[in-house]
Amino acid sequence: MLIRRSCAVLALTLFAACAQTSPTPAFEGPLMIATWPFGKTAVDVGLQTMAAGGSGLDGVEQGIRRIEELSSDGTVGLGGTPNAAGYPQLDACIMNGPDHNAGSVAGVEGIVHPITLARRVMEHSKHVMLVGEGARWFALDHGLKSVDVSGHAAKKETWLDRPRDAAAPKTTGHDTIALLALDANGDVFGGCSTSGAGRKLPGRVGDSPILGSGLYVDNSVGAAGATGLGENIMRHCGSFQIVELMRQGMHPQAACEEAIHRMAAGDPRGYELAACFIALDKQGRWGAAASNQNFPFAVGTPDGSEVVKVPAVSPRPLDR
Ligand code: SD4
Repeated sequence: MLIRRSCAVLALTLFAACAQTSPTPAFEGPLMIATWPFGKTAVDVGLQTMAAGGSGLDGVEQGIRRIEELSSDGTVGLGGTPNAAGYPQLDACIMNGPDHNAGSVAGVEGIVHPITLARRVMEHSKHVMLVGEGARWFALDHGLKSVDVSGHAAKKETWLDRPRDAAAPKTTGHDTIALLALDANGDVFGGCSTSGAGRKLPGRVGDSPILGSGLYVDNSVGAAGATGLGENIMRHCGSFQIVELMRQGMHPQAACEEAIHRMAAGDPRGYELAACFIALDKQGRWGAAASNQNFPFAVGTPDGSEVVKVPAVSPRPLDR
């Protein structure tokens, strides 16, 4: 076991040096991977949760809850980037590999932990997705932590009369956590939570709560998650594509890159898609790729976690 874990740590280190060319040797879970440097906290909390006896799903939920709590960083959750009217509307989803179950919420206001709300939808309703007022009502009915959003109504009305940019707050940094897990049984789990693209119109829903776009889990293959400009990721079902490419035998790294190549090839925006992906497979291999920026993400095993960066995917040379 120790030798296997040492190999895993060595693999993480090697991958950090040459992420796009060196496939990681396969090893069994637990393994977690998350978007952005703040994802390291989610990975660490998730692995601790599993080490303490929690399931992979618990690991995903707890890891993301921590990032939602830390949203004072301007990342995810109620302290994340507000919409064009100046208040946050949150999106989240969660998927449980073993029974291919899923829960999702979109455009929810004033709920501190949308990832937990998504899990409640999955486990305590007959539905997969709830939005807006209905999602908030369900959250309150299930005792979830909330804050008063009564001031939002006035903001909504004044926003309608303004030019779009007049009300738009500044966008800083990135604001989506996607967190994927492979547990010690080889089962796969994933979650995603965001305050969404900065300056979004009230009511806009991004890729993050859309199964197959911001997140997809298939317990016989692996999982993928996304961050970036949701409009572009949604139009290409990015995470679903990556899982399907892995099903065909691709390494997660190659699958993430291939998804970006395919998206760019079929899109007038080309490599300016602002799409970033992470993925892991059932063999414990992982990868990440981004269309037009360096992309830092976090990966970890019980022996440690680290932030790794991949460069933007280079455009594929044209066939002559
Ligand atoms: C969205 N994908 O709502 C999210 C935003 C994001 O880094 O990931 N930003 O479009």
